[in-house]
Amino acid sequence: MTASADRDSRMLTALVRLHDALQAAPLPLDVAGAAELRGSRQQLIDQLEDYVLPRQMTIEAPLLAVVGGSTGAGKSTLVNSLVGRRVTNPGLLRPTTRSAVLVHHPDDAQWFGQDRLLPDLVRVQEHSDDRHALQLVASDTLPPGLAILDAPDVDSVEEDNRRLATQLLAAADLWLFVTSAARYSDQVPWEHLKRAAERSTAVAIVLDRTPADAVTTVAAHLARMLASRGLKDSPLFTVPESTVSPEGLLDASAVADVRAWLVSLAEDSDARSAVVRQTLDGTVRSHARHAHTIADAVSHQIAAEAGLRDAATAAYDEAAQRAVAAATDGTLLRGEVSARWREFAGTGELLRSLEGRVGLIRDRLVSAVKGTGQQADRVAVAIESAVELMVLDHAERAAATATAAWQELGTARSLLAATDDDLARASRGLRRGVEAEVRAWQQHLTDLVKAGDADRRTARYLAYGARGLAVTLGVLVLADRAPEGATGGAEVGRPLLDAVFGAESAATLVARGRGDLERRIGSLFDSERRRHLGLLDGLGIDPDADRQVRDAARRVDDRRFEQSRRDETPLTREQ
Ligand SMILES: Nc1nc2c(ncn2[C@@H]2O[C@H](COP(=O)(O)OP(=O)(O)O)[C@@H](O)[C@H]2O)c(=O)[nH]1
Ligand SMILES: [Mg+2]
Repeated sequence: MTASADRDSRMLTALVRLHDALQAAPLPLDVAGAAELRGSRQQLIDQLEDYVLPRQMTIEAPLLAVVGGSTGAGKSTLVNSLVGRRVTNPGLLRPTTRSAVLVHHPDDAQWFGQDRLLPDLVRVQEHSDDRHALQLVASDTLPPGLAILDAPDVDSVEEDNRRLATQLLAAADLWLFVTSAARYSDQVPWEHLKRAAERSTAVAIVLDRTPADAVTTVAAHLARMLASRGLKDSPLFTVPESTVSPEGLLDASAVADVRAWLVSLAEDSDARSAVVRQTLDGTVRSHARHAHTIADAVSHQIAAEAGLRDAATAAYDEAAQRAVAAATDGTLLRGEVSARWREFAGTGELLRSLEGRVGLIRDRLVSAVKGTGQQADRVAVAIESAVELMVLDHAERAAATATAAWQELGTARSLLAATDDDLARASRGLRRGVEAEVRAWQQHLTDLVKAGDADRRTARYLAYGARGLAVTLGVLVLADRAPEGATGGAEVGRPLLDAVFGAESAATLVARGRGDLERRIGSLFDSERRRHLGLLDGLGIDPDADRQVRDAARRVDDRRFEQSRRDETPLTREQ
């Protein structure tokens, strides 16, 4: 490989990296200026795909001159006249939807295939009305090494046409910018030319359709405008107003200057390559600079995402903590639960009287608990709905708080608008989820009681009384961290549990039962939290994405520097 090919391939690698880094750095959040930056990011990616990457891959491909300019300036007529036959339709009927036409020498067909430049435009061989098509015309009236593309009007009344014109010009090695005496001071074309100048894009101007007596004055004025806008090196050609032939062609002599210049460019491979590299390098330089702007925007996205994440996490963490606390601080032992429990446990006098006389009273316990099986179930049902209401209440608050915080931050507006899930409310499936968890917890209590340290004599009792004991255990869990006097009568269950399991084991059971309930409530809030956090995960914001874009842009600049040194060092020899 020659040194130059080496440098080109290193540049290509750097550009591919930049493309991939940009691709991996979406700007989905509504950070200030994001809408515009999203557009520039997409434009960067598109232009890399449309032009920079294919061009860098095949520096030796023919020079592509894109003919652009304002409506009716004579672009299509100029293209036909340069080619020497009617290859593209001129016309006054506008706006017309028609695909762009690219004319090339038959030997150059390979350079303009589908996987080359402008890959999203479908190649067609015939005239087509599809704006997403690119009609390829082979013509041996053009020299090899030169292709000409007839673009839509840059000032078309149709936005899609204007956009296509911009896209095509961005894929050009050389702009052949056509204007007329009537049009040359219009604003839109100059906006395009300004961008070309900023990018050091190679531009040639054709002053078309200008009455013979006005040519000198208009050309002089136009030349001054070009010079003051950074385009003093752009060649300026004039095509005087004349009649067109029945096929719509100008006389060959009218376009002889432009044609001669293009042909000489095509035939001189150094001159051609200089034009190609000038435009390519200018575009690469501008892309690398813009990539830094995008990288900054990505940094803002990353920060915004972290802000949203923190806000949602804080809301759910707080709610989860409160719910876990409320589960065992006696709060739930009011109203229904307390009433059903008191029914079940009686006044508690019986149980209290058993204290310290465990061995003697087991049989009496048996009958006591056996007789209250239905009441035990009622306590269980009351507990279930109390826990359910409490968890739902905290989950509603978490969702509302998290969503309000997001609204206030403002960065998630589109995100919230795009989801059909009502994030300001708890999830629709939560009620069922809580129901299932509370039942599973109660089942766990029953299992704990059954597996508890009860001796053979109590086994029979347990067969009947497990429900009652489980409910007692449940009530004790709900009161485990209650301040004194706020236990809703739960304490009367303690001697029952102590009597059956012994005080130490009973304490362990309560601790386990509490741990299980807390875990279940915690996991319910985890899945609630995931609704908010899942949305953020789905955005695909990589916390390292800004650095990747910055690094890639820097590397492209390094490669440009390497290439410019080649240009400045006359001693560098290439084989
Ligand atoms: N008389 C005359 N008509 C022209 C000339 N150039 C273009 N036209 C006509 O002007 C109209 C618009 O030209 P066209 O090439 O389609 O312009 P475009 O919109 O820039 O592509 C057509 O009807 C052409 O025949 C010219 O130099 N002289
Ligand atoms: Mg046209």
